Amino acid sequence: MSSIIDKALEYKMNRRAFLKSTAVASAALTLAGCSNGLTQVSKTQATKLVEKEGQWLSAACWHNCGGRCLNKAYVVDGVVLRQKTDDTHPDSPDFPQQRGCARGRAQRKQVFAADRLKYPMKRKHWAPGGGQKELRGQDEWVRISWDEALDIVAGEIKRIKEKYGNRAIFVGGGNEISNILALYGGYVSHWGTTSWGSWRYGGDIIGLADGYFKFSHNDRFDLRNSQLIVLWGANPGWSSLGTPPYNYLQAKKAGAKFIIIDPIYTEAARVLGDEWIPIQPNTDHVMLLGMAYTLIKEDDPATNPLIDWDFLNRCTVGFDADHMPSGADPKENFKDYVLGTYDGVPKTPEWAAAICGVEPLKIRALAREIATTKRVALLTGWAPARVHNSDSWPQMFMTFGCMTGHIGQPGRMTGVSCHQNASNGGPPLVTPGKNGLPVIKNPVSDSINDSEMWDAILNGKYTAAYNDVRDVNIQMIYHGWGATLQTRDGMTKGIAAHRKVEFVVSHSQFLTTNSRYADVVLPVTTEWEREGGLLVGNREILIYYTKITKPLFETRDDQWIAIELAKRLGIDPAKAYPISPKQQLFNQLAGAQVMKEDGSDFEKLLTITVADIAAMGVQGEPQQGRITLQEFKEKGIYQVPRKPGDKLGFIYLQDFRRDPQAHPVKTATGKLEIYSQALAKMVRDKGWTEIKPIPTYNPPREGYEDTFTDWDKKVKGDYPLQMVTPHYLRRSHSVFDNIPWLREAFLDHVLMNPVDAVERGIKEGDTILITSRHGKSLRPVHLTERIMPGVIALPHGAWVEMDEKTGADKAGADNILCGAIPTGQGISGWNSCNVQVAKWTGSPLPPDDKWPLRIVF
Ligand SMILES: Nc1nc2c(c(=O)[nH]1)N[C@H]1C(S)=C(S)[C@@H](COP(=O)(O)OP(=O)(O)OC[C@H]3O[C@@H](n4cnc5c(=O)[nH]c(N)nc54)[C@H](O)[C@@H]3O)O[C@H]1N2
Ligand SMILES: Nc1nc2c(c(=O)[nH]1)N[C@H]1C(S)=C(S)[C@@H](COP(=O)(O)OP(=O)(O)OC[C@H]3O[C@@H](n4cnc5c(=O)[nH]c(N)nc54)[C@H](O)[C@@H]3O)O[C@H]1N2
Ligand code: SF4
Ligand SMILES: [Mo]
Repeated sequence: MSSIIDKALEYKMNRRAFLKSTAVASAALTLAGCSNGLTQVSKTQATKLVEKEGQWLSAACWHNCGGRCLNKAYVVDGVVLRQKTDDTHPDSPDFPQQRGCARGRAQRKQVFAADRLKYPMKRKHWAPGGGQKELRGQDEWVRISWDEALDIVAGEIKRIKEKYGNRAIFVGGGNEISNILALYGGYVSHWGTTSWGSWRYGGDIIGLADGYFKFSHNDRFDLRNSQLIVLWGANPGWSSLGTPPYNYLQAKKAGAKFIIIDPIYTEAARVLGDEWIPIQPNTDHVMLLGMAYTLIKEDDPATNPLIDWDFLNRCTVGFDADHMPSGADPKENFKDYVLGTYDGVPKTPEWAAAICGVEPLKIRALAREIATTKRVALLTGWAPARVHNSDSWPQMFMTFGCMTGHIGQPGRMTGVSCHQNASNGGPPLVTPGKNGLPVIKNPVSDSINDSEMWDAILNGKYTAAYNDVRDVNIQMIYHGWGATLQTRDGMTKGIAAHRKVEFVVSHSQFLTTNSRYADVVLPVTTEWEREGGLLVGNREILIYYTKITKPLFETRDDQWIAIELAKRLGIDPAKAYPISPKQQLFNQLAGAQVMKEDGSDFEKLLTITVADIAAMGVQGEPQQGRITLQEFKEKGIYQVPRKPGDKLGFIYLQDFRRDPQAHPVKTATGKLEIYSQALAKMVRDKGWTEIKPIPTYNPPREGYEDTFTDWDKKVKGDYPLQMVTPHYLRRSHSVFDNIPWLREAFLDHVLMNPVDAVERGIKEGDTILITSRHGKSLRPVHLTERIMPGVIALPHGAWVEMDEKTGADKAGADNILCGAIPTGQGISGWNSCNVQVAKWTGSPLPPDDKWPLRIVF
């Protein structure tokens, strides 16, 4: 017995010594806050720091990562020694801690990374007008001063405007620079359906989504009332980190059965799933048509009630000839389309099975199970909507929800559950105030769809609307934020476009893809080096993060850059920035609101005193609120107390369902539109393809059908596999891809079924060459039955690493493979891409964590 105690004590001692030594090691690497930033400190200095008392500060985790968590940094004399996550209160399912994921916990490895950009720089062979433009992406970098950098950028903006006009300036991203360019006569912008695919505009127009993603499902407590939860193309285990997987787990503990419909046996399927239904990507619509057919054929209100006629009668238009909106052709109803009355193609489960790969028996069984279970949550992510030609998909999903009546009641919901709102629908209960900056309008109206922007730069034309193709002559690309070259489809063309124009400039923290292909790169701070700010997350939290360190090296923030450029362009910066960053922060704090306990109205969140205002050095009035500013700052978070049965719950469309006349949805008919002329018109107006007002199936470009050259004889073509690009644990899109810890923890391999590998002579771990109609990329492969045959999954967001000799990217950059194909409402079809895979015969790729970092200076 005593020896066990001795061993335990010894273990504890060793662990303490170990922790101390790792703290010393990490301090030695991450001393910040000296006058010019990151410096190596000696072991002695580091040991001294570890002995000192530090402070836990709330540190931003600000990425578009699908979650939002509390992140704290332990800072001693400006040095971050360690990090932790939410421990502001004990964890419980009803009042969960907002715990961070591995990426957030590695945040200091990003802020203090060796590959942070330190100084402004220009491309060696740049000259006004571009110089050797073809060297973009391969040239050497020359360190320059801020004055020189700003003079070059302002000089090129002026020159290009004078020579070609404002329509020659294209902004890839960045509010700050957009403001200044708008004041300078404007710029061409771009737009897309990014995250939301066909939910971007489609969900609102048919009445299902209010604000296209936020409010189409019930809140987390109500989820526990569902008996069956269908996760249709959604994997919270990878893409909604933070509380959503925990919330789903509570629903499971409360007795819900989970069915996962996904080409991958996901983490969500592994942890939550009672059943996994693998489905051919891009064919979900077809499966739902087969399910709708089953219900229409088998429903008998007297003996076998499967369809919720009461809901259809009262709350929808377009289901059958008897429920058409005025002016519509009665033949163009959904039921007759499903039965094939006029087109001669009944959408039977057998018809569906041939396309989606799910057995007819299963299609029928699932339809019946959803229809006969009292309380069902039909939840989807956006992934099945990020598919070319998927404009009718949200309407199809809604239609099945309407047929089964799983809308607007406890435990019953149909809609999107994704990103940081996943599993917890409803309007936010706590919100930040406005920062008080003016909104500046861009005088140039040209905006190019993401799927056409690189083509437009290369060929000088873009589609503005139906029958409206316009000329455009872009000569400057300004990346003031974002990772546009990396994250938009058709990157091969994107690189060519970057090599064509006269000037490319990029603000960034690392030598990201945008910056690599630029002429001038301006190094920017991270949120850890700024004034602090507020972050929203799930509906119950508001995070207040503070400044952790002084700006590292010569980095500056985007607002400072915008102001300095404005001065050089002869614009009064006060027009865009009349108040300081501190005042902007104060305004957000003072305006923060929280829902009252009785759910009746908002009240002020913060009590702010005269002394607080004086300490911040800002203008403002003292105010009374729920908590003090000091408490908010110390905790770093305000989390609305919740318990089951409180007044803050949310059941989407509850009032509408009860009385659709008194509480109409925002459609022309006030009802959910299974027939929507407005949807068809919106799609037509965009100018590429057309759809019907009812949810007919439109096979996508580069979907399953396009893997065949002869569909009837089932002859496969040159690109016989489908590729999906799921959002992955290592990264938040492209962010964090350079962090060695994360590279090591989350391998960036392609998932492939052994059946497909054997056919190609591919073994586990082999380097494979993936080829699409648009580009080539290399990656190691992981063979697993967790992905269905015929499909591969390439994790989204790896920084392109082009081998100019072979023309193949070595990093597995998804958008080298995904093509820019404009369809419908301008959808980026990132999950519709046909590929071929072969064993790579060149030298195998070393593991990513062994790759050199992009350290320029
Ligand atoms: N193939 C494929 N492509 C996709 C997707 C997919 O599923 N498949 N998903 C799409 C989706 S859903 C989205 S939302 C988009 C995301 O597209 P992006 O928003 O372009 O992607 P991020 O990688 O998040 O880019 C953020 C960039 O801003 C930088 N940054 C962060 N803070 C600052 C700052 O303060 N100042 C400046 N100047 N820069 C800063 C980061 O370093 C990073 O380079 O990607 C899309 N692309
Ligand atoms: N770790 C991590 N999390 C993130 C992000 C990130 O970059 N990294 N990005 C965040 C952002 S901005 C967004 S928009 C969200 C996106 O979140 P989602 O829209 O949910 O997208 P994904 O995570 O790409 O895919 C979810 C699942 O859909 C499946 N899927 C793909 N295509 C189809 C299909 O055609 N049919 C069916 N049934 N399933 C399909 C994939 O296999 C995957 O398991 O993620 C957020 N969360
Ligand atoms: S989920 Fe997002 S906010 Fe939370 S720790 Fe991870 S990266 Fe940070
Ligand atoms: Mo997104």
